Amino acid sequence: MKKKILGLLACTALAASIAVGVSAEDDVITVGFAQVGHESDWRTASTKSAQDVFSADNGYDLQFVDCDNDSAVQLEAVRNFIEQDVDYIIIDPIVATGWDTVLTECEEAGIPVIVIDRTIDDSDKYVAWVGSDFLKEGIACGEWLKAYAEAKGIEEINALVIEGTNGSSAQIGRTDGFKQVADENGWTILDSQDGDFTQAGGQEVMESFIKSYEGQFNVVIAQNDNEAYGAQDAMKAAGISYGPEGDVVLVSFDGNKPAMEALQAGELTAVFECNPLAAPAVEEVIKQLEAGETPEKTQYITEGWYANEDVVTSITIDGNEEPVTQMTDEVLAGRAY
Ligand code: GZL
Repeated sequence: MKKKILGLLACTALAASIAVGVSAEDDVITVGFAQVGHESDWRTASTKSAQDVFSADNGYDLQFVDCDNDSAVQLEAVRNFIEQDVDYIIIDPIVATGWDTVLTECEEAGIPVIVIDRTIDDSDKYVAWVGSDFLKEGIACGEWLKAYAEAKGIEEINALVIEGTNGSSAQIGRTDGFKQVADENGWTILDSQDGDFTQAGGQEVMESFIKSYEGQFNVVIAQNDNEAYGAQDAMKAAGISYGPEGDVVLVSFDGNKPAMEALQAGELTAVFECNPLAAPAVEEVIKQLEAGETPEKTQYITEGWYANEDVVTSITIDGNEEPVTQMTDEVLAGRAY
């Protein structure tokens, strides 16, 4: 809306000289948001963050599309935003490739694109990306496990990995990061399967793993909280104990409140946070663009590493020491999501 009015005024000097002022509603910034879907608690928090920030009270008209984990739907949503001539497009890309054609169309339409969370790996036709370092998350998981195993006297690591949606940068980074540390330490990754970041997917994969590897594994890496819940259900049904007091180390990525509560209760051994609250940083990018400024192209969101016990209080990643925080009532109370 705002772009159209400004465009109209700019193209006729006469209109500019007799403009009687643009009504308040014309200052509304229209934002099209093509969201991955609704597959996980993390996604719910991500969507809420955008709805809270890009609200009518804050001067926005948010055109939100839940793409239900379907890449074809997501591309169509972006093309519809172009048709609507929105002022800005936000994309959380379901998968990392297949984007250059539609981003070229956005560029030709003069609509800035801001990518959040997952990355686009086959095009740079966007003004900024705001999200997490997934490779670092995977490395953090591996480095924590190395220190934890040493502290607990666990001599052999035989791990099973429940991956996120295959082809997503979150799945790629977490898988590659953990594998990098596993290879450095001679660990065995018995299997690695796609659980699609859902609880049902996590349970299904864990049930299959139990059939194939029962008695052989002592670590389960779930690439998000919801998959970890599914793995808990499958292991519970099979009489396999997990968590700090159990036979199997169970870790998760994301760190939504239910997962942090499970961590504190000893239902998880460690959680590697992935912060879903990108919208405030995205709004800063839009404000910079509105002011004619150039935003940073790559903007990482801060996140931390958490454990049930304090046997590992820090890990070293790329030469930098990073804290591992024990989940306590006080830490839990301070969580934003
Ligand atoms: C990661 C995000 C992932 C979460 C999952 O930033 O894209 O997708 O880890 C979510 O919970 O489904």
